[in-house]
Amino acid sequence: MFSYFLALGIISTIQMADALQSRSIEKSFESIEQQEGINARVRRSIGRQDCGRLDPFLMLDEMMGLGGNSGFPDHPHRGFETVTYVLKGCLTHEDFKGNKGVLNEGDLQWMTAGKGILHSEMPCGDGQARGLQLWVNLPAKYKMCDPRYQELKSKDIPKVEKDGVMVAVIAGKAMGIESKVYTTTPIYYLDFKLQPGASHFQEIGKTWNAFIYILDGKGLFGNVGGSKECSAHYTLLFNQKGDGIRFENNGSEVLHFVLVAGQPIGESVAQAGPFVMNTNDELRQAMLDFRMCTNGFEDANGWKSENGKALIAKLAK
Ligand code: FJE
Ligand code: FE
Repeated sequence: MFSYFLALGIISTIQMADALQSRSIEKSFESIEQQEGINARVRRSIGRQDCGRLDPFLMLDEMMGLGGNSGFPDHPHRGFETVTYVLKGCLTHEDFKGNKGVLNEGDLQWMTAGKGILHSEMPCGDGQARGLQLWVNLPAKYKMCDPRYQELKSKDIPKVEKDGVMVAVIAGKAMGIESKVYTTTPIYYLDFKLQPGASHFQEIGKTWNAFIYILDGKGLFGNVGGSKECSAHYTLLFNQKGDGIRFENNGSEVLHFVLVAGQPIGESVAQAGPFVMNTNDELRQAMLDFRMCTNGFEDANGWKSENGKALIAKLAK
């Protein structure tokens, strides 16, 4: 009888250890600053030439040192979502339907461009801004949906701290808390901060693609014994072998990173900058619609953002 329970105990212990199997890093690379928009600098994580997309994610940019005469004046989007998260400073936005707003530190805008958005994104005043913009693809049947916004103030983003691990749940769930953001495809977007010495295991769906982009500090990622040390500005791509990802802060400063994971859409992708469709024909139609102000771009006719005009006036001086 005793050995029976002992055996059961050992089996369940093995199963528990098994359940905490971490995925391993398949590839890691550093993002160096590049020019984007007007006088803006970004570090591009996924979506670079040499890395490509990671279905359902198209791009992740860390914007930094915005301010002064910089920003992303009037530009269109179709067929996907942009998720803008401000880490420092503040960002204003304006769109062709009259939507306007300010994103302050910790605020989030989840914009479903659907069939079309024309907008501008600018830092406020002369302040320096730091943030992230993630591009999430939409499945074919939602690419031409009506545009919509989900705006979350910092206080609306659930956060929890335990044993030196702090998480802000932008999308999905972690450490017992859940985001109210609606995502078309199931997605986790988690902002982690670990104190020196802290460690955590984050579960992720078996079939999901996942990556980490490190903002500050350094840490160990992967199974104990088989982990790899990585530091700020590195993107980590993970294999699919495991139920999640284990990480640990082995440095002396705070380790700050975002973990992004999602269920792949599995459709063909045809992209031309801010238009992301399934086929080249749809892409041609998107560019035509933008030029002709049709099929969702009606309000683009003659529209110019106020902050875009202000930037152009400042640059002309
Ligand atoms: C861009 C199309 C775009 N990274 N990070 C083409 F949509 C953009 C663009 C951005 C952007 C905006 C913010 Cl707020 C943050 C970003 C690209 O708006 F730069 C190009 N070249
Ligand atoms: Fe944009």
